[in-house]
Amino acid sequence: MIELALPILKDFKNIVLVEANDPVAFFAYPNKPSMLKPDGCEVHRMTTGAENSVAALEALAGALGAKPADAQPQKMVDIAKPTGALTHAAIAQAIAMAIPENAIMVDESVTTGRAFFPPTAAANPHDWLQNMGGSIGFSTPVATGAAVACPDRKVICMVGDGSAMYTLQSLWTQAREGLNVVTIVFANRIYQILRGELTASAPASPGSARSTC
Ligand SMILES: Cc1ncc(C[n+]2csc(CCOP(=O)(O)OP(=O)(O)O)c2C)c(N)n1
Repeated sequence: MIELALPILKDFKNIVLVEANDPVAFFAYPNKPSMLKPDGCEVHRMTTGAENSVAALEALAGALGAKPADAQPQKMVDIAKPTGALTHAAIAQAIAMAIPENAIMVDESVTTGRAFFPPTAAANPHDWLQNMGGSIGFSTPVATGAAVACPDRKVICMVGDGSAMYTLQSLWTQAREGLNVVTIVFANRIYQILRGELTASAPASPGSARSTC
């Protein structure tokens, strides 16, 4: 989200890209920049997807004199069980608590999951598979593939109800193959993200036709 990205990047003087492209806004919004880096920030493209990023990062660490002891591993904390209303924050906390060691998390939670990263960063070690946006329905097939590839790991698929509707067949495949996938569907019964994009691109109050999505 551009409102979150701009303040995070505003003080950056240098951005080192590892197998990545310049950070840009997903959509073109009226009166908002498309480039997320601040003026004067330099971008250094270290590697493309076809190059050896591990070797490049090791060389960079060597050039900077960085040692493994300088790395600050994420501290594990006891995550309390959420109480009270079923808010997005409570869902994030419940998921953080439930992640088993070495789980594969597949994230298409869309607007429900905006705040999942802070609490889950303190959870048991896990991998997180996320799309870069612009698609819909990726998560249940990806969870299926992850479970086939890693049968000894728990796969947790977090998906909005709108996104889940696009590739529901994967649930049948998961059941037929007996795959180790737990699917959590966030049933807000709306394409909530479209409401947000509408407000961001045309803040004037939407007409009734535009409000029905
Ligand atoms: C084929 C296609 N159609 C539409 C979109 C736009 N789009 C992205 S996410 C989304 C809705 C997501 O709804 P849901 O999964 O319920 O999550 P919510 O927004 O409610 O959090 C839509 C329509 C898209 N990316 N691709």
